[in-house]
Amino acid sequence: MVDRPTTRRALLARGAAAFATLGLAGCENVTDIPLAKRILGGVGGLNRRVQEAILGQEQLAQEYELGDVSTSFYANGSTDPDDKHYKAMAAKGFDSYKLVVDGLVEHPYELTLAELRAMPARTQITRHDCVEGWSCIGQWTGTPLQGVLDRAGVKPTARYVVFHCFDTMDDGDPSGPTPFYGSIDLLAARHPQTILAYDKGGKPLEVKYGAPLRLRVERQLGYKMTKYIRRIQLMEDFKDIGQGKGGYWEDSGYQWYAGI
Ligand SMILES: Nc1nc2c(c(=O)[nH]1)N[C@H]1C(S)=C(S)[C@@H](COP(=O)(O)O)O[C@H]1N2
Ligand SMILES: [Mo]
Repeated sequence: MVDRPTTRRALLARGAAAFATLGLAGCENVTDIPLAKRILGGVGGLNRRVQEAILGQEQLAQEYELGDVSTSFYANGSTDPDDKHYKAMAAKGFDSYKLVVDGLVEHPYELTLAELRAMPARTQITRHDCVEGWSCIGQWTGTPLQGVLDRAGVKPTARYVVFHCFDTMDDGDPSGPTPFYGSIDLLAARHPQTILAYDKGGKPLEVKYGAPLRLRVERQLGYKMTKYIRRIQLMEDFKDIGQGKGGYWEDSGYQWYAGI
């Protein structure tokens, strides 16, 4: 039997050959270009089945050393939410921030940042791969999402974790700016490297990186890692949110499943 890393590398090499390195936006220590773009263009379903068969969704993403951390880390998408409530909170160090956990749970609840910081913490140095073709390595600290979900008691009918964010995207929609949101399934949510991160490089997240709380879901592409999380909603499906595809970027054409 072929060992898994070898198989994965072979798989990656084939994809990587097809894509040249794009402008790397200040990130150093860029290793190979991920298979980002293979996920696009309608092969998501097949890609997912192939990947799961070969790798298993439970596989850990590679973790790096402190010396591998990129000296500058590119910030992408929203970098400074316009929302008045958000701005007021940010001006006071997010003292009044409360994360809402609700939807298909036994006990909906709210968590302050201090309460999140008092929960079990995990620090991980991982590579962020954006679908646009850049990668940066960063150190993240946060609490595993699994613990936050367990405390709420996820109902058996729940299948997805939906993240509602403070930022909106001004994409010319006549009805006004579109709220940013994203979603993952419970398998990804319970992965040991899936954390609600509040620190980057050992310091509270800067606004541009998603303060006060952002998702890290290390086996997926950057667009799944929602920043500026205000509410976590457990749902049976996400068809009634936004355009119904499970996220702002998914509504704009990206695949819902963005495994790497
Ligand atoms: N709320 C929110 N989360 C978001 C985005 C966004 O625009 N808004 N952009 C996504 C994309 S495309 C990427 S690559 C990463 C960028 O994270 P970074 O700014 O920490 O590099 O955030 C993701 N999460
Ligand atoms: Mo991205």
